Amino acid sequence: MSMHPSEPLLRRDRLPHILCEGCGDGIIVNALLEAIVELNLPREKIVFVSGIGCSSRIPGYLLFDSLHTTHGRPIAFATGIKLANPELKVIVITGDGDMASIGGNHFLHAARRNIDMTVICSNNYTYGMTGGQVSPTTPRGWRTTTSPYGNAEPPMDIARVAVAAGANYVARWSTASPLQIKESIKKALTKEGFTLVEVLTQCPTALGRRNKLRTAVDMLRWYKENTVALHHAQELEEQGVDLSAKVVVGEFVDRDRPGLVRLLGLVKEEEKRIEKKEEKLTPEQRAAKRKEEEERLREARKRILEVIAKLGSPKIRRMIELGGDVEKIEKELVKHEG
Ligand SMILES: Cc1ncc(C[n+]2csc(CCOP(=O)(O)OP(=O)(O)O)c2C)c(N)n1
Ligand code: SF4
Ligand SMILES: [Mg+2]
Repeated sequence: MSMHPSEPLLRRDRLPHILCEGCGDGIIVNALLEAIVELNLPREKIVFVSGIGCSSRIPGYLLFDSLHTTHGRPIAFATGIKLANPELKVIVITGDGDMASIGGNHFLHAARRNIDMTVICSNNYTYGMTGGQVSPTTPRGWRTTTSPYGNAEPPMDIARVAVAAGANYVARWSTASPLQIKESIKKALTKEGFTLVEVLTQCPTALGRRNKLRTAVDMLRWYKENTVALHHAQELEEQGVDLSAKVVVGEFVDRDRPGLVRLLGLVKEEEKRIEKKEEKLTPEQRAAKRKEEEERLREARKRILEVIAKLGSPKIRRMIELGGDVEKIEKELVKHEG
């Protein structure tokens, strides 16, 4: 069996994962990694930041630098990372509770400042990790542990709030449209400023089963039947069709306001810093530096292989103990996985 191109970006040593069977977060991981592979983004320039929740556990399974922070605060941590090192691509993975409830103010002001980061919000309409309480996005009438007779409150529209606050790019899709999710993540990752991809996703365990949507398939079908594409929604509304019970999906905004990093003049400073560093090096020093970096990467790969080998065969362990060639060990691992 051949390896999927995004598989080397997964941390197999962290398996088994905590997500339930049928959880929509798996679809988000797949779209996200495919987007990164297709954009050919360098791993060392990416940092993931997440809060607390099932969705916020995602970066822990990815072979990237990441920060698992506190509930509601990933955007605040991400702001610090971006301003301290504007060269990095900062990706926040958050949930509807994490982002719109406890983290609501961080979200509003990051979008208003148009700070350069990509936020992927797994909106499952509930607090999945803590057993399914009502969240700011729970639709009216839906039953949760804290709204057993049906939620009376009107929900927050995360995507439209982000547009109103000032984000450069905002899209919303459901997990029933994985290709659109991937394409939007690619766009979000290549734009300046605050970019958001909201993904309506299924939580059959804590929410679906309380609302006659017992399985992931039931929930995906619900999304297919109850979402309307933005351009259709506009046409239908003009014809007087009531869409209040539907969820609109699509690209809500795609604009080019300057991001906060540029507004603070950090882009120029960063460019100057890189130029200065490069200027000072002689061709020999540059070659030596490249060699050193290659050696560091080789060492890091070896360490990763050592961890992976614990899951592998005695033959692989022996090859690693004897300091065998990294490429040969990798080939053996692929063979072992069949
Ligand atoms: C300050 C604080 N308050 C409350 C909690 C409990 N808590 C953990 S996860 C969570 C909600 C997670 O919901 P969401 O962000 O939507 O993620 P999901 O699990 O649905 O993916 C809550 C309230 C906490 N960990 N810290
Ligand atoms: S409780 Fe819901 S959100 Fe959490 S892992 Fe299970 S299905 Fe996913
Ligand atoms: Mg949630």
